[in-house]
Amino acid sequence: MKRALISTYYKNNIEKLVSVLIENRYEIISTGNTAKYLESQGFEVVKVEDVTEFPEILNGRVKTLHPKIHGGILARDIEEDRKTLKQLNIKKIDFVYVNLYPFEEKLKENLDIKELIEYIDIGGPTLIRAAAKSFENTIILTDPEDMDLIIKNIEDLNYEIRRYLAAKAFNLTAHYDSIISSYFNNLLKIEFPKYITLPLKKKSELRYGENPHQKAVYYENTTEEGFFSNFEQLNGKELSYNNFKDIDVAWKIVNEFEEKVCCAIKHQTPCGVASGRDNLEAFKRVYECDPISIFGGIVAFNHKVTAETAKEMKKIFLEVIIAPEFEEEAVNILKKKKNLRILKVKEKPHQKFEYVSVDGGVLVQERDTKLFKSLKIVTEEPIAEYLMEDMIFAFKVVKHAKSNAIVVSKEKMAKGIGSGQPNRIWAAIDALDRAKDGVVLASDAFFPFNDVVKKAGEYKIKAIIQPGGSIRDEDSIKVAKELGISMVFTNMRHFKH
Ligand code: 93A
Repeated sequence: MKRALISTYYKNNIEKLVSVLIENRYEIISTGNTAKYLESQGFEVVKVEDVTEFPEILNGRVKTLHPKIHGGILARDIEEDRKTLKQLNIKKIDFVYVNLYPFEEKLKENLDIKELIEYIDIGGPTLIRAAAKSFENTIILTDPEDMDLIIKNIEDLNYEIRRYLAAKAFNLTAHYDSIISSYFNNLLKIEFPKYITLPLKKKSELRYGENPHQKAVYYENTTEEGFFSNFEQLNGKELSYNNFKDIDVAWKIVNEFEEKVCCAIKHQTPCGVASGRDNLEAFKRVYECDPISIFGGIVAFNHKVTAETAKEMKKIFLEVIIAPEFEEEAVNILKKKKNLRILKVKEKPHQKFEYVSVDGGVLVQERDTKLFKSLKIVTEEPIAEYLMEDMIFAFKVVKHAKSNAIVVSKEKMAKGIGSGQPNRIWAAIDALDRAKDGVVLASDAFFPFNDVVKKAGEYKIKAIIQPGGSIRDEDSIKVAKELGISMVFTNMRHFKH
């Protein structure tokens, strides 16, 4: 006779497995409430307490933590262990099925620490880890999705299956502990713990990664909310790997602004950002920023999309449209394009830290949520209010463009965006040349030379906003004064590499 230990928090869906086990001559051993449940379903069950000859104590905190249980699980199939089991009257346990106290679910209920810690399962993970270590002798089932595999192969649960189930088991306990660890780190505001144990769970298999020959998967943080954990897709194909990255940037950009804005993204960098009195105007101005690059791009709004804008957008090929709200008619119009992904995003970005992998490690940094430290006019004062507003608009855009980045703007419309250049002057030439008639120029980092200011003068730029902080700041200020350009220092750099 073989023995199966069943100890589950959620009792539903165990009947079929238990029936199959009993049919295959397993004796069922269970913890208090699982035993009660199985008995109520008409199964014959041996209580753990009867195996250990010790009561469950401390209100259930100690149920299965006993040598008669763990000896039965951890014993190897060797003479020495068989002898020990016999001497101590311990019976071998051949099968373990556990599902754990729902710490993760309870975490979402905002319980206080005293209540919450009662959902930290100790005995369950111990059973799982013991059985997984002893996988050659004890089968460990943790994922209900593997039940069919067990049932199908009950007569020959071979080495491969056992090892696979052990891998699943350790994967689960690692995740379980990562949730608890994150909870404590957050509670104590430990931002950079010794070990990172992010509770990430496979959410979707992506068709491919950055390119079709690269496999990719999306993992979701199960304990921290982000806008990706709470959006509604109203139309279109599944999100692709590149969509995720572009949407992330697009949504972060539009959320920089209080006023109504629209932005278009290509390859994680903005190719148009503009405000508008209404939805249609914001979109039309974005389109005007760069009518070529927007093709196949991602368009985001921080406000409701109207039917008339939908009609305009329908004319061009877009990958994704993101907004907090859509008029019903707008969705109907856009839905005519069956591949077009329409995303109703419900929340602002939450993310506190960013993770970037390098070969052999991961870099972690705080997300760039600030804009400037101070606004210091370093040329003649004062600067007209409208120019000041336009500069702040441009600085918000340049913050999200890849370095080196220069944005030239007019009336809160990014008319030229130069980005991703290894040299600031090239980014400036690019932005100025595209903008033609821009009024303000924003730079993501300081000017090492006065060349950008000189160039700006050629294009009749009236005001420049930049972090400042170069040893040659005075050179740039001097040229700006000579050319009658106003200049403002923000004292905050926004590199984006
Ligand atoms: O409180 S525990 O950490 N102590 C234990 O010894 C123990 N053994 C199993 N929790 C323990 N379990 C867990 O109890 C299992 O992981 C399962 O979730 C639950 C089943 O208990 P019951 O059958 O009484 O509902």
